Amino acid sequence: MREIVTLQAGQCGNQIGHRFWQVVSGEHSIDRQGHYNGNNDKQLRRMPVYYSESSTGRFVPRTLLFDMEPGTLNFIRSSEWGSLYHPNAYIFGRTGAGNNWAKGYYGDGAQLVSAVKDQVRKVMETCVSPQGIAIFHSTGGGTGSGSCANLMETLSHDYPKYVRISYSVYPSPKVSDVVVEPYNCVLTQTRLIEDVEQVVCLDNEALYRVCSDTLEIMQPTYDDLNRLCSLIVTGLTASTRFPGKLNIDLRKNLVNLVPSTRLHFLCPAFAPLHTPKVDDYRNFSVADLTSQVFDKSNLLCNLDFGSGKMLAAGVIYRGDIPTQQVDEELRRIQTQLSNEFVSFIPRNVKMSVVDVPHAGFTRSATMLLNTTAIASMFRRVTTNFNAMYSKQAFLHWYTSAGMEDQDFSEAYANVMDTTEMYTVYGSQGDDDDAAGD
Ligand SMILES: Nc1nc2c(ncn2[C@@H]2O[C@H](COP(=O)(O)OP(=O)(O)OP(=O)(O)O)[C@@H](O)[C@H]2O)c(=O)[nH]1
Ligand SMILES: [Mg+2]
Repeated sequence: MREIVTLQAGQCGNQIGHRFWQVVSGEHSIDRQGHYNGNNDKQLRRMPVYYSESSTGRFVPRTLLFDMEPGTLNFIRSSEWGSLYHPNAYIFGRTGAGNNWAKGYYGDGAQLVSAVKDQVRKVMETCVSPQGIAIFHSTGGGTGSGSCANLMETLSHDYPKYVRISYSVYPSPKVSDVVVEPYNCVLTQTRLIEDVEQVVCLDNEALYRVCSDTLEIMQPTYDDLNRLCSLIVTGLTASTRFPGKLNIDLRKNLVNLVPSTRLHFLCPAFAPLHTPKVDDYRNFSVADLTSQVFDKSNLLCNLDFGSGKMLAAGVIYRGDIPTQQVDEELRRIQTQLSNEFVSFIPRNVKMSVVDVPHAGFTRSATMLLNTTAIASMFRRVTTNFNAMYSKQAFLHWYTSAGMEDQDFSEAYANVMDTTEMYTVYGSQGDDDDAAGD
């Protein structure tokens, strides 16, 4: 049944993943004990993609929650929704990686990854015809970065046939004051380039901006940022969770959005994004949703669009939405923004419509955009990386945990190469020779 196995790493990955399962369970009428309480066949038909069913009729998320320290997982396990997950789905160590990529990758981190890998194999064996693996993690923390990097290498070796997707949170000094995050992020980014096929970039800097500017939240908390993350993930997964004529699987999605293997870093957007005050007074038309989802302020990556071009986009509409109207609106927006799209990819906006509405919305749209402007987000990190690395600052924490100086320079070079590739696509995108890999 084209199953997708989900993995949640570290504090950030588990908080976002846990929120995702709560919303998804609500949308499929599954209660906290995993029992189905609905009467809608649409909720049930694709349930096996995300849940396995026990012999007692209990739906169990196909997910593993892991962390080098027990705190976050104990919190989730003792929460109201904690017994939704299989008891063996919780995998944790004794002490965290302390924001050190090397500790997440080597030593105790490597042991944790080995335990996760065994469990992944067991979950995979319960699947009839798996289509992919999805990972929630942050690129700034030690477990989310180092252990995930190790795991991604392993998974791409063990499961090359299945689509590997990550929901990756990028660090922002507005949200976290850990100085070594640029190191962790660049070291992880190189594995995201090599071992993952589609990265949905959730930029804490943009999540914070949307919370404070658009949603008018005075001092956004992680909970506020995670609500946005969960809107994105539940929106993007809707077409794999519910039946629909135009719905596409993970592989087809990749084919449409990724023109070149390395250029698989996608920026998400969601509409409508408003304060609850405004929501109550409006009925969002397809035109409103389309304009909003393409509005730069709705993107959940902070990007500098200076020379950037859009390569491709996929929009998933949810609710009672006629596909003909969607076609018309997407044609309109492509004409309106024609200068911002590369011209060498014809028909570069794809859509699907899921008539089951998003929890809490009548109509909504979630977009994944492949834009060369993502290079500006990478530069934000590599510039900070370089500033510290040129002074060899904080390197001893990493070398004493098993890393070589060379690992840093290689990761940096790899990330810079990919950044440059985006820049070339953006600035000379319409020249024939830029379209090669
Ligand atoms: N959006 C969001 N970001 C988070 C959350 N928790 C942590 N972060 C960000 O993630 C990075 C830190 O990673 P964590 O997930 O806390 O670290 P970890 O993976 O548990 O790794 P260690 O604690 O070092 O073992 C920082 O950039 C934080 O700002 C969260 O709940 N939501
Ligand atoms: Mg942690």
